Order: sequence, then structure tokens, then C-alpha cells
Amino acid sequence: MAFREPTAERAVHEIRVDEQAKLRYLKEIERKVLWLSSWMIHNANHLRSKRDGLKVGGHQASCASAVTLMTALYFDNLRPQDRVAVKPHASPVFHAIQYLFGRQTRERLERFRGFGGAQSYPSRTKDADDVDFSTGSVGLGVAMTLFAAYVQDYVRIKGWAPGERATGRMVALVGDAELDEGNVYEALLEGWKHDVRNVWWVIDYNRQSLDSVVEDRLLHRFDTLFTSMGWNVVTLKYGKEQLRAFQRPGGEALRAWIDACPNSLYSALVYKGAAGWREALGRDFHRDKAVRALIDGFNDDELQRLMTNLGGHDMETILEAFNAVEDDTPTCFIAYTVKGFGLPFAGHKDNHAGLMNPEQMATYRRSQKVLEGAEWEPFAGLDTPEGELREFVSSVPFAAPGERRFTTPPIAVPETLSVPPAETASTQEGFGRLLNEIAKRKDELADRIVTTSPDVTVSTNLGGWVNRQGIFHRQPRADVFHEEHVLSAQKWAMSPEGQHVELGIAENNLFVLLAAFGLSGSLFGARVLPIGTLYDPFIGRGLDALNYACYQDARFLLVATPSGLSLAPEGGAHQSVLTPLVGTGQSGLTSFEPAFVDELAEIMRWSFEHMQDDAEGGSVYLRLSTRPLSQPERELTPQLRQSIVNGGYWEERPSREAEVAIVCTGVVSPEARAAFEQIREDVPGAGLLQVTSSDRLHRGWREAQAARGQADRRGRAHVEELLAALPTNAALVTIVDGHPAALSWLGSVGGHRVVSLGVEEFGQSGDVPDLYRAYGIDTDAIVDAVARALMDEGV
Ligand SMILES: Cc1ncc(C[n+]2csc(CCOP(=O)(O)OP(=O)(O)O)c2C)c(N)n1
Ligand SMILES: [Mg+2]
Repeated sequence: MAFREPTAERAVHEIRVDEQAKLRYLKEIERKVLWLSSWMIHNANHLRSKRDGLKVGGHQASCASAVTLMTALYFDNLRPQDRVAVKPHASPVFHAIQYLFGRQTRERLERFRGFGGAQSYPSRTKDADDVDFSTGSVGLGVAMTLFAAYVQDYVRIKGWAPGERATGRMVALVGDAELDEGNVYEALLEGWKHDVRNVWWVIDYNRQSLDSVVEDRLLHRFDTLFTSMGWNVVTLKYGKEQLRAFQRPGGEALRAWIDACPNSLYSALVYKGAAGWREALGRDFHRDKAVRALIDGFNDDELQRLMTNLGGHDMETILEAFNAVEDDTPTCFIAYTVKGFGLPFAGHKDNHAGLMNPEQMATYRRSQKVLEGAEWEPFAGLDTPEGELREFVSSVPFAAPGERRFTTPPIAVPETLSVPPAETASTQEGFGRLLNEIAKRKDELADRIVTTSPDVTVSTNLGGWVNRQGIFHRQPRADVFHEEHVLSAQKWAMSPEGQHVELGIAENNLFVLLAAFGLSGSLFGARVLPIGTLYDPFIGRGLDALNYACYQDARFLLVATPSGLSLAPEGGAHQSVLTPLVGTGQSGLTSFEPAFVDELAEIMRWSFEHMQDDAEGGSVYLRLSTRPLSQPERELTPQLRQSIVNGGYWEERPSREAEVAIVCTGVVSPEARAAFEQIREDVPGAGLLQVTSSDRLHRGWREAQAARGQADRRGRAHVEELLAALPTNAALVTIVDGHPAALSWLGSVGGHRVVSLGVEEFGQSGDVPDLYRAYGIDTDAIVDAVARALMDEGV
């Protein structure tokens, strides 16, 4: 089944279904979505052949609690321009819904959690049925909707969004335990500061997490929290049946009992069913005839239905709540639900990963009037004729034809970028100056760059850019210091024209915002080129969010500075050791660590192209430094430019008889150069290799190896070409201000033995000479390493 082609007939076809009929259809669809999601998981676990002894898994209970809410969203409330982050464990619900819309194939559902099948957690890149936002790491999808709403505003205010497209609503279907993740509150605060609109968080308040039942009193905290951040809070606690029962004699007492019932007891009673309710209510109301009469008036099924008729499972209640929203104020719906609603393990605290066994599934199948063999039939066993349901499904707003993912033309990148040469400069300074040069161009590239930083704008050298381009805010705000004539190098006025987004100190927010900006072309039809700056060590703080951004194939430039021991006096807490390995290991991210500004210029130019290469490109991470280095006087030849972006070049080419080469990356280049000068007399013909990107060298090497295994038997990687200049018995001495493993792999390329220098421990305060000496990356250490390498010859 492919995506449905838009037809003129469908475009004009808009049946007005009266409310009662709509409710009936929605309840039927709800039933079917629950069935399909349960069956999908059952099929994957019980009916597919297994080869590896691993359980397949899937979350029938998590799905069940979200089914009513998601049915209401997709089959009534959502419009094509809206975007949704579905809580990770409701992935089967999402796929079942898309299947009913004809946007998902049966084959992929049959292969749920299998290779090439529907993904275990909704994936924007791996799923074929139009996932808006990936989810998986709880909390991040929630924040993503908020930042996506912000980006939508940004491009609309700039006038870049395609004209005919209405403003969308960014909706998260949130598991209640996701609200334990701190990043949710970091986002909430930032959203308040930036006056974010058009976000809905629909909380599937089943009061269960993975391990157990959650704290009762949390609800009031949530309510207060959201309200204080300017959100509307709508609590959907009781369903209509409960409300009707509350009207009857004894009803108010029953309501009070429900309100007072601890979450864990309520869950346990849901699991026990009618007998459990009767026992508990009988105990608590043995003197209250009215309540007893009320309860006794329900048979067992009715009683269980009544007690589980919570707001989040009552279609009418949900539709009313959703459709009552008329403005764009961020809104949080706290929808009471039952984990496992409608299934045998409903309410059990251990049901998170619980699966129905084959007998339970068979009973459930019969209750749904689904015949054996018809399990995948989209409308089997329902009471409404299939044609009527199909017509309804194709008439709902979300089914309207039209593009949901945009392609946008690339923004032109100049052939070269450069800044006037300086005698000494740090790469961080170079970055600031290069951005200024771009700003001066006043072209599309300058317009479409948006910078952002978590409270380290000035200290990461974005100051010049911000002075020129201004800070973005939907409402103009004056720079008070400027107005009061207090001298400051930094202009801090805000306006809709601004091109910098100032964030509070929260690296998670930086990465989720970069994820949203980096998908702006595809989500909102307006390409932007986001650049985020932060201190290199704090990549670790937001690493999961960075991974999240890359997983969705968002495109951005990450500029991390200062890095390594070289930020010297700042001390060990701020010195990054691990990040060169992150740069190599993180999928979707290409990392560079240049030493000189001219290298950086070429790398940035390449980065703007790479970020826009929709098929092959990705995001880029620049590991920069504040240490000033004297700059080479040179014109970059086209060949050298190419080598710089390919990952490295010989600063001093070795001779055919060379015994050793010094290999350095980034900021330790002067030490490598000084060591090279010291050894060149005793070790004639030695080489000096400048690595601009260990990541690019490594990737090129792996690709060439793979290609040789296939067609291109003679293709050689850039790193192979470089190292072919050395005889095999020569040694490499590698040096990096970071973990030595970042470069030590180079020995495997041509079989050269390696002595690798780098930092493996936490640093401390000091100046560069002291620190480089203490951690063994100064000139003497390199010279010693060369001596060791030469002595080891033949070992
Ligand atoms: C960052 C992260 N930590 C842990 C997990 C493992 N995990 C998956 S779901 C879950 C709790 C789910 O509870 P809730 O959000 O309430 O969802 P529901 O009850 O609807 O299943 C946990 C801890 C995860 N997916 N992501
Ligand atoms: Mg939960």
C-alpha cells in the first residue's frame, strides 16, 4: 500500500458527519487501533520465527493507555500541518493509525521490530509512514515539540514559510513518567522566556512508569508548574459515564472516594476487576446505603467499565477538550488513563513490558469478532460497514492531501571563505571573524544562518555576529545598557529581525533547538543553517540530545570551544578529554579539529554545503580552541583545500626512507612543529602530518575498504594516500589534546607502529607549558616519543 495520491475528488470531498455518527466511528476505530497494535506486538513475539534467542518485546499496555487519545487526535483533531511526537512505547499505535489511513503497509506491520519493519519507537528516518519527530529517549520528543513550535514561529516571522500553509500545532503525546526527565522542565522554562505558542502536551496520565505506580501528589505539582509557565492546563479525569453516575444518589461520595483513592490501590483494583471494586467499595461504604445501591446497580462488566471510564478513555470527553481550544496558548492536557486499558493486565504495576499470552490473545480476538486469518484486515469485526468507515477515515482533516515533508532548494555557498590574515589567532577567534565576514556579505547565506548558544554567546566568540545581526525575539526589546549609555562592547537588543537565539544554560535545550532548526526545511518548508556554540566539555551534558538530533538527521553546525587541556587555567572540570572520540563515534556528525584559521575557513565552507546535502550530508562538529597560534603564511591551493576537508595533509612530506612521522591534530600543532624541528637533523626525512579531521580520515578509510570488497578494487582512501608516503617500517608519533585513541588507530592503516600521546586523566589548573608537560603532550614529550619509537624498531 503506498501513500494515497491526492485527487481533486478527495480535495473537495468533505462530508459533514453528524456528531453522534462521528463518535460511533471514532469508537470503532479506537477498538481497531487497540486490536492492531496489540496484534502487531503479538505477531512479532509469538508468530514470527526467531533466530537469536532474544525476546522481541513491545508494549501492549503502554499502547492501550494511549489509544483513545491518539484516535481522537489523528481521526478528528489533527490537521496536516500539525506535527506530533508520539511517546516511544506507543509506536505500534501510531503505525496502526497510519495503516488505517493507507500510509503504512501490512508487510511492515508484520515485521514490526524486525529488519525493514516498522520501528520499535517512531523514527523519522527509519520508518516509512511519515513520523514527524522521532522518539525513544524519553523526554526529548516532548521538548522537541516546543522547540519546533519556536522554529515554526521563527520562519513565519521572517516571512520564509510557504505562503499557503497554515500554522501547525506541535503536539506531544507524553508518557507521565517522561515528566521525570529534567530536560522537559528546561524546555518549559525556555518556552516561557520565548513566548512559545502552538504547543500541546497531551499527558497519558496512567500513573505508571516502567517499574511501578507513580507518586499521587505529583498531579498538583504538574498543574501548578504548567500554569506558572503560562500554559493552560486541562485535566481530563472523569469520563461521561462516571459523571453521570456522580449525578445519582451516592454519586458524590463515589467521586470523593475515587479522588481520595491512592494511585497504587486504584491500579490494583483495575487489575482485580469487579470483585475487587465491590470488596473495596463495600468495605469503605458499608454504612452508606446510597453508594451501595449505586454500585449494586451495575453488573460486573458495567462496574469495571464505570471505574475505568477515566477522561483519557472517554472519546466524547477528549473531543470536547481538544475542540474547546481556540487560541494558540500552550496547553497541557492531563488525561487520566489506565495502563493496559481493555486488556487482561490493565492496571497491573508490572505490565509495562507484559504481553498477552496466546490464550489471552485468542480470547481478545474473539471478543473483537475478528476471524482467524483476518487479523490484519483493517476493518474486520467492526459493527459499522467497512465502506462507511473508509469514507469517514478518508474525510478526516488529517487525511487531506498535501505535502507534509518539504524539500527546499539549497542556499548558495561561496567558493571560498576567508578572513584577512592575522599573525596569531585562535581557531575560536577565527570562527568569530569568519562569521562576521559572512554577515558582511548580506547574501542569502548570511540571512539564513541562525546562531544559538546556552549562555556562552560572548565567550564562544559569537559577540561580533550578534552585534551585527541582533538577537531574535518575537517582540522588540530594548538594550537597556545601551539606552542608559553604559558602555558595553555587546549590543543586546532583541527584535524579530534578529538572527541569534539566546538560550539559558541548558545544553539539552541547545541540542533540541538545533534539532528543530536543523529540520526546518523539511518540517516548515524554510531552510535555515543553524550554528550552535558551547563549551566543548559540556557536549557531555547534552550528549543524548545531540544524539537525538543526529538520529533525526537534523542538520546543524556545532562549534565547541574551548576544548582540551588548552583552556589551561580553567582547570580540570572544564577540560574535555573524551570529545574527539565523540566526534568520531557519533553517527550523523562529522567532526574537525583544525589548527589554523585558513583551515577553519575551508572547513566551514564545506560544512555549509555538507549540511545542505540532503542525501549524503549531515551535521558538523568543530572542536576549537582559545589558544592563540601563529598562523602560517600561505595561499591554499585547491589540492590543499581538498586535503583539509578530507582530513589532513603533510605539512612536511617525509622522504622515501623516513623512519618516523609526527602526526598532530588541532591546537598542539606548535609543539609538533617544534619537536619536528628538533629531530629533523638526527632523523632526516621525517614527516609532519597535520590532521584536520581524524573522523573524516577514518570514515574515508572504512569506505575505501568496503569499496575494495565490492567493485572498486584499487580505490584508495585519503589517509592511505597520505601514509603511503612512509615506508612500512617507519613509526608514527601521534599527538592530540584529548584522548590518544583519537589518532592511535592510524597505525592500522599502513601497518606502522605507533606511539600515541594524549590526555587520559582529568586535568587541573595551570598554564599551557605546565599542563602540556604534566600530561605529556609538550615538545619534550614528543621528542621522547620519537626516540622511543625509533628504539622500538623491529620489536
Ligand atoms: C532516557 C530514557 N531512559 C529510560 C528509558 C526506558 N524507559 C522506557 S519507557 C519508561 C517509562 C515509561 O513510563 P511512561 O512514560 O509513564 O510511559 P507509559 O506508562 O505510557 O508506558 C522507561 C523508564 C527510556 N526509553 N529513555
Ligand atoms: Mg505511565
